[in-house]
Amino acid sequence: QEYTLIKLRIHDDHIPAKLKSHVTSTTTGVYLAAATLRPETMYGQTNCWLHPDITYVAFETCLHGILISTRRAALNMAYQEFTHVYGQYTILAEFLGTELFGLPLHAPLSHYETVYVLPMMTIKEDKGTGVVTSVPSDSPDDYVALMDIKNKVNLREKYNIEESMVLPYDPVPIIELEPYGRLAASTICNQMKIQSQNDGGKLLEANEEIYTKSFSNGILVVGKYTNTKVSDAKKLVRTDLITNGQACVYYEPERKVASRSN
Ligand code: ZZB
Repeated sequence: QEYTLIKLRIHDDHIPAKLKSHVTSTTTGVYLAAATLRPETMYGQTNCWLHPDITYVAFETCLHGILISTRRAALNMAYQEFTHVYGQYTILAEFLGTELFGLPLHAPLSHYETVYVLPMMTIKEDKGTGVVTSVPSDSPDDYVALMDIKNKVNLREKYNIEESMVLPYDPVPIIELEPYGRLAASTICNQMKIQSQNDGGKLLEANEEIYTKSFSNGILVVGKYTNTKVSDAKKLVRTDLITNGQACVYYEPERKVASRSN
């Protein structure tokens, strides 16, 4: 699986205390590394998701500053020449997701100047980097998780999330998709009566539907590639992000099937 890693930059004045001593005048930023298959949707980012109980590590890279991801993804990156020594990475600091909630980020291409780190319970530790960038206009998973945190005061209180990190953030219309309109994720979640992050089966179905339809029929309605088909815009936006140093390529190794050695 070939992902695009989006570099979500932690505001320089909010670098976590544990990491501060490692940031020098030559450090080119501290980033949450979000793995996505939809680089053309980055205009619609409203926040970043981490899992409260997953451990994330910060490590130094050659070209991309200090990155934060799961351990597993850090090791994969070390084998993809992100680090100084092939196959090795040095942990500068470790965090539980909960320790990073509420951090302000700069997300490349986003309509919003600053977006915040928020909790998502359905993040898988063994997929991508464990860091997910949220596009609630076009991802049903993101839409329901954002509605959860907007609607549930107790959820915000539990994780110390302020209203100002959530309430001003609404899905941004970025892709026209017949017959769903410009906010495909909310349309399909309402049609299918999906209520929360825990509606697993229905959510999977909704994601599948939007993902395939968007690729074949979606048209971008924002940014430099306005009026371009999603299938064409994907490569163009990705190349721009990589050229500008705001993203990089990340490969997910094939998952091993039960071994049959004998
Ligand atoms: C932005 C985005 C915008 C995404 C969209 C999807 C959609 P796949 O096909 O199963 O590999 N993701 C990445 N890592 C994780 C994780 N560890 N746990 C849970 N979700 C994760 O799915 C890849 C997508 O799943 C990624 O692309 C990421 O969300 C999320 F409009 O990034 B995406 C209809 C989907 N739309």
